[in-house]
Amino acid sequence: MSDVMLERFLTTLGKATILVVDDQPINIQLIFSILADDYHVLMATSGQQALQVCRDSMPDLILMDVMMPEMDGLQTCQAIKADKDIATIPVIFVTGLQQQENEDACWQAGAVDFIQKPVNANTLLHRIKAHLTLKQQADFLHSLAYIDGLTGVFNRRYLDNSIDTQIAIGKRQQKAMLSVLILDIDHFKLFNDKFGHLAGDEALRKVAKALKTACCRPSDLVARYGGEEFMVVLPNTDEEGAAVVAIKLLEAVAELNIPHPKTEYGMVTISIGGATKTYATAVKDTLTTQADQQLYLAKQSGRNCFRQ
Ligand code: GH3
Ligand code: MG
Ligand code: MG
Ligand code: MG
Repeated sequence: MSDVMLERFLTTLGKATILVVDDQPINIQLIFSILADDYHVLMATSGQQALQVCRDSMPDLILMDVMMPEMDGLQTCQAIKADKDIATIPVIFVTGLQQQENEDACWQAGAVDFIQKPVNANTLLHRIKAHLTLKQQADFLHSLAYIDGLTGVFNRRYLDNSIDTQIAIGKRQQKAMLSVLILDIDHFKLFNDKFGHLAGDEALRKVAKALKTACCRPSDLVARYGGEEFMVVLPNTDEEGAAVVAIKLLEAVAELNIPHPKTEYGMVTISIGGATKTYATAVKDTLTTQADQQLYLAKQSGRNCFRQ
């Protein structure tokens, strides 16, 4: 595992959040007292409320009572598993029911485990820990499919999905603007020729990290687009805003001060092309083509600059 991957994995291992669902507040209180030292605990006293908490707060795991008025635990679990945004949250049933068929119903509803009431504190804590570890490993493997192995930023697959999703969500606020920037390292072939491919890889990693640090909004997205090309997606950003970010990115890469004697500036620089559209008119391919054309112009105008 690369350092970047390990770092990403470890940041997911903070205090986990557990949702406790039970129609009887006294049962929630009991479980809360067992979990409170090790976990953030959220509570819900009905199935409907549990679904809402899942969508709002995305807990890491759910402890679910079976017998509840209106929507019971089995129905709630089925509803969670049917909603793709929250379906991966593991559900452990906590129940006083004894018969085998009740247990079967829990498995069929999509539970990962089953704990008998009255709850044994030690058993509960160990089961939770085991399932959280499994969930974190699964999440990590899933994230690998969307992360570029060399630089640790998102890969092309994630980028493509993300722009489509952005455009679909943004259509509701017609007038808002979406900007994209395409960045290409200047004379990178010459850099490899002079210093070798390993040094080239190291420079790519440093540039990626600088780009990520320079993008300040959490919604901004940095992805590796191709070999030594990156794309930055800027939701709700007009042309003026995109220009501000682009200048920051140019500066961030220049400030790395990676020597490159074969260029005009004596160090590694990038060129940037930008495109901006309203969400109403945005189409992924058009944005990309336009940004690409502007990148070409930036290269023509002496590199280490931005065109839009
Ligand atoms: P320009 O300023 O016009 O962009 O010149 P350039 O040499 O950067 O452009 P070109 O697209 O011709 O070459 C890109 C080079 O980037 C080719 C290859 O040597 C290098 N490159 C692409 N991907 C990688 C990579 O993963 N690692 C390394 N070390 N080099 C890469
Ligand atoms: Mg109950
Ligand atoms: Mg290139
Ligand atoms: Mg290049």
